[in-house]
Amino acid sequence: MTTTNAALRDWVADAAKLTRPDRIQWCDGSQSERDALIELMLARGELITLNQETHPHCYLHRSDPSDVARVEHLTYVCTRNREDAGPNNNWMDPAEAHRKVDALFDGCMHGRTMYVVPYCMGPIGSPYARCGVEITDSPYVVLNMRIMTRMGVPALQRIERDGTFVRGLHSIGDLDPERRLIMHFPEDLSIKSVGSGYGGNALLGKKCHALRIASWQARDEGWLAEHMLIVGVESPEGETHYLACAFPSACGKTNLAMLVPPATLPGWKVWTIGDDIAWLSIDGEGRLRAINPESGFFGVVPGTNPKTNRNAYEMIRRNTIYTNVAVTADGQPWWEGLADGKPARDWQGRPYDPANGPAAHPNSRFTVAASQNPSYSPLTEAPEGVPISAILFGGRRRKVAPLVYEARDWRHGVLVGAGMASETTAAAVGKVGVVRRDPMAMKPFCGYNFGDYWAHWLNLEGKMNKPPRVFHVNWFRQDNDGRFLWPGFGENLRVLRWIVDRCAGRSGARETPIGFLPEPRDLDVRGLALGEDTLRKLLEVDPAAWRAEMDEIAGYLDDFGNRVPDTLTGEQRKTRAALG
Ligand code: OXD
Ligand code: MN
Repeated sequence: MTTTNAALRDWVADAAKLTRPDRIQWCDGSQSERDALIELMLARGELITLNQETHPHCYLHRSDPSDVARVEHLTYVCTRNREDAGPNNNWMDPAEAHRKVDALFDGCMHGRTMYVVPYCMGPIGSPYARCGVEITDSPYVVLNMRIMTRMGVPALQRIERDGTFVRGLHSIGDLDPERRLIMHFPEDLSIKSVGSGYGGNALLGKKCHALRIASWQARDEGWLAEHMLIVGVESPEGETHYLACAFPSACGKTNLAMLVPPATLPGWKVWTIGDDIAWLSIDGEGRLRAINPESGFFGVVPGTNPKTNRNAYEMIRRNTIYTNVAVTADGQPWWEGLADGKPARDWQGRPYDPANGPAAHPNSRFTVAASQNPSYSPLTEAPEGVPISAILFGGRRRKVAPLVYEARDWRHGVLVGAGMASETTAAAVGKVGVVRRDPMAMKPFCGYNFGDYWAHWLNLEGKMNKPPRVFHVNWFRQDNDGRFLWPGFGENLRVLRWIVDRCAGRSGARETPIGFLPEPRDLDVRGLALGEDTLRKLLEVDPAAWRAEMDEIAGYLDDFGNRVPDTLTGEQRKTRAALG
C-alpha cells in the first residue's frame, strides 16, 4: 500500500531517511492487521494475555515505569512568534525545535518497523472531521490508534480527496525521560513526539492533534476544539438536551459521559457521544453543534466499579487494552476500587506488596471502542453532530466553588471558563492535589495564546443565534474534615436536571454576584441522605472567599497582558464589584 498523495509520499520518504527503519508498513485498519500486531507484541512480551474466560480479547501492556503520564514540562508549542504560543505554553523557535528533536529521531528506527497510520478525527463523512497521519515505530500505538480513531483505508481515501492532513512523527526512541520531547508546529499543522510510548504523548490523534493543533486550526476556521465530554440527557417525557462539559484530566469526564441514572430518578436516560474531546462548530442556522473526533475511550481505570460507573465497568470486560493495571493470580485485571479479587502482581509485574504503593498505577488506563459502551449514542456517527444546549465548566475544588451556578450570559460564561481552577491529578507528571488555574480545562492543551483563545470564544457569540447557556459545577466540595459533601456519580443527574430545566426555561434560581444558583427547593434531592445544612453549604457563595478568588483571577489574566480582551477584564471587574 502507498498513496496517490505526493505530499504524503514525500513526507514518509523523508521520515524514513531520518529515522532509518528496517521496513515500512502502511496500516489499512483491517482485523488481520490488528491480529498480526497482537501476535507480534505477545511474542515480544509487550502484551500479556489476560484471563480470556472472564475478559475475552483483553490484553495488558506495561509501560516503562518512567513513562506513565503526560509530560507537560517537555511539551512545546513552536510558533515563529513567541507571543502566539503565549505564557500558557512552553515555547521554542521552530528551527531550533526541529534541530533538537531531529537529533533524537536520527536513526532511531534502526532495527524497527515504521508504521504509517492514516486516521480521521470525526465521522469519515463529516464536514467537521479532519484527518491526520501518524508515523510511529510502536505497535502499541497502532493498536490504540485503531480503537481511538477511524484509522486505515477510508481515512487515507479522504486524505487523497481533501489533499490535507496533520503530520505526526512519533518514535518511542530509547524511552529516556532526558531524551523525550513533544513538539507542536501549528503553523505547519505538524507534530514531532519522541521518547514516550504513553497515551497522551504518543497517540498523536488525541491531545496533540485533536486539541493542540486543532485548537489553532479551529481559531483560523471559526470553530472550537475543546477538552470536553459530550452527553445527551433525555427526560422521561423524551426531551433530549446535549451538554458539552469541560473538566480537567481525571476529574470524572468519563463517569459523567456515561452516567447511570439512579433508581430514584425513573425514566431518565443518558447518552454518551464523547468522553474527552469535543469539536464545536456553528451550523447554517447559527446553532452550536458538536462532534466527538475520537472513536474510543482512553480512560482512567482506578475507581471504576459497578457503583461508580456501571457502564464503564461492563464496557471494559471485553476487547480492551489495559495499560499499567495489576493482575490477579488467575490473570484478571485488577485495580484499586474493585470490590472483588486481589492483586497478585502490581502494574510493574512485581509480586504485589503494599509497601510498593498502589497495585495499579493511579493513571492506569483502558482503551476500548466507544461502541461497546452500553450508553453509546448512535448520533456519535452523525456527520452533522448534535446541537448543544449548555456548556459546563468544572473542576476539583475542595472549597469556594458551589455545587452548581449559571453564568449571566455567554460573555460572563467565558470568564467563568477562563477563571477555572482545579486540583492536579495523576494524569500528568508532577505533584498531585495542588490547585492550579486551568482555563476551560485547556491549560495543557490550548495550542496558542490564551488571550487570543478567549477573544476567539467571545467572537463566536455574534455568530450564534442562541448561544448555549454556560454553567459551572463542582462535585468535589469537602467539609472541614475532608469528607465529600455531594455523593457524585449517578446522583450528578440531579444537577444536570436543573441545568436542562434552566435551558428549557422551567426552573428557578436566585441571582448572586457570581451568577444564578438554584434555591435548595429547585434541586430534586428526594431519596438522598443529604441534610439541609449540607445542601446549604453546597449552594453557598462566601463573599470573602469569592473576592479572593476574583482577585486571583485578575492576577492570572494579567499574565496574558494586552492579548486579554477588554470584554473579559470588564466581566471580571463587574463580578468583583458586585461582591463588594
Ligand atoms: C487524558 C488526559 O488522557 O486529559 O484524557 O490526560
Ligand atoms: Mn483528557
